[in-house]
Amino acid sequence: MIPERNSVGGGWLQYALPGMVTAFFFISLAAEGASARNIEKLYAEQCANCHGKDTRGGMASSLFDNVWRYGADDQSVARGIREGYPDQGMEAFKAMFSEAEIRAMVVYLREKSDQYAREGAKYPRPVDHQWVTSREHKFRVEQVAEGLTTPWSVAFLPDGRILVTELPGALRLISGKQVSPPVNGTPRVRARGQGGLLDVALHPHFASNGWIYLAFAHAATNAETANGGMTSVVRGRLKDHQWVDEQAVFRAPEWTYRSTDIHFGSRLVFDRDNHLFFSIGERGTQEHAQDLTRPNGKIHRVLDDGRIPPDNPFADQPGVCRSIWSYGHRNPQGLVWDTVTGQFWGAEHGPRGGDELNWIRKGANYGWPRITYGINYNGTPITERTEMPGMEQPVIHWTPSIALCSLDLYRGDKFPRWKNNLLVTALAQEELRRLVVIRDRVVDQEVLFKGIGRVRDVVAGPDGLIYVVLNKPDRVVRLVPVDN
Ligand code: HEC
Ligand SMILES: [Ca+2]
Repeated sequence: MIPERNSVGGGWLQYALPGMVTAFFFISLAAEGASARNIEKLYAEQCANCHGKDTRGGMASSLFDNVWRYGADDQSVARGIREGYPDQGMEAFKAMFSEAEIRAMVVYLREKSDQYAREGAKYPRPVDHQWVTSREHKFRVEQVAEGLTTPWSVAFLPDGRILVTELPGALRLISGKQVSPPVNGTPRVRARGQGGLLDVALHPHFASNGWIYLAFAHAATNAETANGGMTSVVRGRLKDHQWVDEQAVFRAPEWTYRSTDIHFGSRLVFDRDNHLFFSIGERGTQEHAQDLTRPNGKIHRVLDDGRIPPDNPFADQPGVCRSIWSYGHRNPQGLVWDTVTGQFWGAEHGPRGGDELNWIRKGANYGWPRITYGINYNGTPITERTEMPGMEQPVIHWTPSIALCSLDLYRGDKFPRWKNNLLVTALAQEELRRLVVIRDRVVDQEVLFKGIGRVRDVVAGPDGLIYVVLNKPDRVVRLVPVDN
C-alpha cells in the first residue's frame, strides 16, 4: 500500500507553476521521408538479385560478409546505395529510396553481417564446474540464488545480505543461499509488461539513516487516467521484515501517465553529493522524450528527499518538469557515476539498432527520436538523421542492437586488470560485456560470457565480485576469479 504522500518532494512540487509553454517544448515532426516500406523486403526485391541472399553474394559481391571495397563506415555504404556504381552496373538508388530508407538499409546490412559473423564465432558459455578463460582473467560463474521470479536488480546491505527486486512486485533478501519471503508493505506496483518493481538502491549514508530507495511502475489513481502508469520513486526503511517510514521521492502528476506497458527505465544512482539520479523511458511515445513538460524520456536529479536542487538545469523554467537533468532518451536502464573522474554514464536500450552508451551531461539533449542510429522493429525507418546540432552523440552505439540494459563500473580488487572498466548487460544477445574506456572513447570491448540467460543487471559487489541478475532462467550469479 502507498501511504499518504508525506515528503516535501512528492508530486506537483517537482513542477514549476503550470502555464506558459516554453521554448524548450518541441513537438517532433514525423520523420521526413519516412514511409512504411519494410527494409528486408526492399533488399529482397531490389538488391538480392545482384548481391545474393547470403555471404556468397551473386553476380555482385555479398553485402553481408563485412568486406567493403568502397569504405566500411556508414557514410561510405550509404553513399554507395545513394549514388550507385554505374560503371560497374549498379544504378543510383536515390530516386527510389528516401534518405531514411537508405539509413535503414545500412542498419539492415549491418544486422545481417553481424548475424553471419556470430554464426562463425564462439563465445564463452559458462556452465557449473567450468571456468572461462577471458583475455585478462580466468573466472567461474557461481550461483548465488535461484527460485526468483524475474529478478530485476540487487543492492548490498552492510551486513552481507543482498536485497533483490522482482518485476512482479516483491522485494526479497538473500542471505547465504537462502531467499526470504517478500518484505511486507512495499509499494503496490503496476506489474504489466516491462513495468513492475524495478531498481533498489541504498542511501550513501544508509549505515546511519537506513534509507532504501525503490523505483517502480505506479498505477494511476484518477478515473480519467485509470489505465495509466508512470515510473515513481519512494524511500523507506526495513524493520523486522517490514517496509516502514515510506516517503514519496518522485511522483509525476497523473496527466502525464501513459497506458502502454513499455519503457519505464529505471535505474537509481547517487553522486558524491547525495543527489539522487533516476531514469524514466519515454513510455512508448517517442516525441515525449523531447517534451520538457513531461517526465518520460528523461534522466532526473533530485535531493535525497525528493526536493528539487536549485541548480537543476530547468529548475526555473515555468511549466517544465523541474527534476529533469537530461532529455531525449528512449529507454535508459543503466546509470553509473564514476566518482573519481566525475563522469556520469548512461546505457540506453535503442530501437532496432542504436543501443547507446552516453556521457550524461547537465541539461543536454540525447536526441531521441530526432536522431538515432536505429530503425523500427518492423524494418521501417525512423529518421535519416544520426546527428544534429544541439544534440549529443553517443560515446558508442551498437548497431545491430545487443539489447543493452544495465551497466556498472568495476573498481574492485578481485579482477585487478578489469579496474575502471565498464560492464554492460544485454538482454536479447544474453551477454555480459566489458568496455575499456579512455575518457570519452570505448577503445576495447570483450564479451565475457554469452548464452546463459537474459542479462538484466550487473553490480560490482562490495566484496569485489561481480554480481549478475539473469532472467530466463531467473537467478542471481556472481563472477569469481579462478587463480591462475
Ligand atoms: C544490377 C546489379 C545490382 C543491384 C540491383 C544492386 N547492386 Fe549494389 N553493386 C553492384 C555492383 C556490380 C557493385 C560493385 C562491385 C561489387 O561490389 O561486386 C555494387 C556495389 C555495392 C556496394 C558497395 C560494396 C562494397 O564492397 O563496398 C553497396 C553498399 C551496394 N552495392 C549496395 C546495394 C544495395 C543496398 C542494393 C539494393 C538497394 C544494390 N546494391 C543493388 C550491383 C548491384
Ligand atoms: Ca541518442
